[in-house]
Amino acid sequence: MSVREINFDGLIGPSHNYAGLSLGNLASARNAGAVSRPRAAALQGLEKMRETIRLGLTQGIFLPQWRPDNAWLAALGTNVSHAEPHIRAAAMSASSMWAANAATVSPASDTSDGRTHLTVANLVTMPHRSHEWPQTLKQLQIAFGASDAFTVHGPIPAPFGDEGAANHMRLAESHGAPGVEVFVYGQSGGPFPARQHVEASKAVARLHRLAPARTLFVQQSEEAIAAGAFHNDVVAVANERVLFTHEQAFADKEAFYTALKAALPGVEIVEVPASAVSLADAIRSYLFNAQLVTLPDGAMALILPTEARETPAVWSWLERMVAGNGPIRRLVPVDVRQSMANGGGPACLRLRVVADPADIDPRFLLDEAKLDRIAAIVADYWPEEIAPADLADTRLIARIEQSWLTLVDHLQLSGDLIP
Ligand code: SUG
Repeated sequence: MSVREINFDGLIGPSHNYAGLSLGNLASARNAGAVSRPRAAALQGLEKMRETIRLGLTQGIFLPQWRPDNAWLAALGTNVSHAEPHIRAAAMSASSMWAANAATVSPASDTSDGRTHLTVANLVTMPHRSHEWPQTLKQLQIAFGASDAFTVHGPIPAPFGDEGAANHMRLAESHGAPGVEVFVYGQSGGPFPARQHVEASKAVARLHRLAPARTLFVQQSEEAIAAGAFHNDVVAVANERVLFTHEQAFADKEAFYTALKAALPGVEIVEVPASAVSLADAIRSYLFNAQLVTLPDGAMALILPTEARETPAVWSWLERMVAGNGPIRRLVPVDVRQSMANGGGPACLRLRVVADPADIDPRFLLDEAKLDRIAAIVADYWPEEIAPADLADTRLIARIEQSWLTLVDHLQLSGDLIP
């Protein structure tokens, strides 16, 4: 095999629910208290994975986490029956589905030791996400642990917030060529927290042994965070030599574009002006939370949420774009509405790793037959609906646990993952 980009999607777990836990994430707040549909959610995610396989791309998977997180509850001196409702909801969250927040990845061609480095994200800003990293780290160590092609790092210490690849963009002439890595951090976000701290970004860059001349630290604009862009990947996405971005994504875009052009002269910046698509429309439609991918024939496609098609300003801008001569030639809408209702679009659901699939534990790689088998388990076991008040129901909890055990057993990961 050979080095290529692999998208690892987080499978949406059986406890998927709408508890409104993420301050600054407008969709999560809007849907707080709504009834979720975990089975439909996971099937939507699996169909997205099928779509990328059919586009000719290599697809991987990360498993949901064990929920409730009893170890975390025990460390807080409680358990799922006695915890206060907001703590219980945090312990039950299926938020690890958003694999873009699992880790930051620097491919071997960017690092001075020729290894691919991954740093698990600490996600310290949001309580419900702050306890994801131990189980994420375990999966990363298994998936990328068998080969000396990879180094997997533990989390950056608190209080420096790190939300992983959602605030990291890599640009390069091609996936396998040396790249420019862009770390986007927040300093202030109006009423909302800035989740990615520059100290964490700099630490990741050092740990990954990146060349300073090919590493940029760029501040996200305060107005973007205040408008609901709680991660950079809600307002910008990059692939190979293309940066697709909203005009108001960065605090000082001129300085950023100048530095980027100096580091990668072939870069092509596709900027969407606020006059065509407002920040509010960009965030509502998740236009930029798209997967910008290179197809086997070399053309680029944008895998974007169906919500983008329903937002007139966004869709007409996109249609003009693909009709023109730009590098993005194809639009592929996907239905991930259950995840979108918690602020997670197509790009949130995946972590990109440029590597040789032969170096990766095959239990984390997918083909359509395996997708079918996983979908059958989801259809048989995942709860159909969860209302927030159900989270304390012992029968629901037992069902969630059984769903997870069945999946993990099927993928032959029981011995490695059962806590
Ligand atoms: O961290 N939503 C996630 C969405 C993450 C999206 N990821 C990227 N942009 N890459 C978050 O805010 C909602 C959970 C709840 O409200 O129950 C939540 O955690």
